[in-house]
Amino acid sequence: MATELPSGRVQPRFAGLATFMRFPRLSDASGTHDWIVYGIPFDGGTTFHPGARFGPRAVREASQYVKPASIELQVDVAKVFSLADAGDAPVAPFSCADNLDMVTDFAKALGGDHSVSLANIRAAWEHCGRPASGLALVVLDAHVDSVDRVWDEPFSHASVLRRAVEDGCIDPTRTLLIGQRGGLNTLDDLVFARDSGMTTIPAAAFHADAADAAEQVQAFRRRIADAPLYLSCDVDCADPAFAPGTGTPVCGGLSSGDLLAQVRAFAGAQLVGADVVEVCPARDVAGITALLAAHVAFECIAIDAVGRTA
Ligand SMILES: [Mn+2]
Repeated sequence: MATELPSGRVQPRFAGLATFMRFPRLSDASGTHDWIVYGIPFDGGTTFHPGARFGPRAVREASQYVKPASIELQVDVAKVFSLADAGDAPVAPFSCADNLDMVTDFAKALGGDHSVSLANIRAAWEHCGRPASGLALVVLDAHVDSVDRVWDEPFSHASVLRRAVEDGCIDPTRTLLIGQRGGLNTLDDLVFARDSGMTTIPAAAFHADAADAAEQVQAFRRRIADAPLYLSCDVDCADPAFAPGTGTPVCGGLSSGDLLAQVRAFAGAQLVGADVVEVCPARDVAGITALLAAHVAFECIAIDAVGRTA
């Protein structure tokens, strides 16, 4: 099923109310949809600079110039998919745990801080019929996001992966973390990811030998084969020079181009859900972080479109 997007020559890209990529609003669209984009304006799980609650609006605004036909993947997402923007999920601004219960039923999320991913991963897992082995997972992130508790809180943007493994909705042995770097509170923060069997390709691997790092990504891709896959992109995976508008920036990250290429590496995978999180517009410069997030969200839809047309 296709999506009718407004012509940029009839309604210019700088005109009209901003939905993601100018998709129809869900309330205006009929029938079933392949991808529904939601915002989750929540940043109550943030440990440093707050402000990601304004991320969805900024990403929608930046997405007005993201067009549906991909040069790299040679696919037009609007011709392949029925797409809609459902607006923003209900949120509980003061409670991370309550927020997770409110945000439960969507497919493609725009954060919000990274804590919202747990709700979206759970929802994707349930939509897949709760596979006992859990979903395969790719996380693009400067951080490992698997500490047990922060200020005694089990739910925050720093604990997503640990909670998702405990829930059984992801398979740590089919989980790939891309882009980790910089300092940790303690090296113990790496123990959970390592001991649970996650694969990591730190940012330094891309700087040392980008081709070899890309091959490691492809090896993971081959290993998960056709497993249902969830992709989570924390925009801080990109270097602060490319993505300054985020709450916990770490130097030494990927370029925008390298980040987008890692998403495209999963073209044709069985993608069952995705999110792009941690855009903090108040710290952004010329909207470049929101623009990158909008492009990543588009690439997630495009890699799935490749699979549907193959
Ligand atoms: Mn994160």
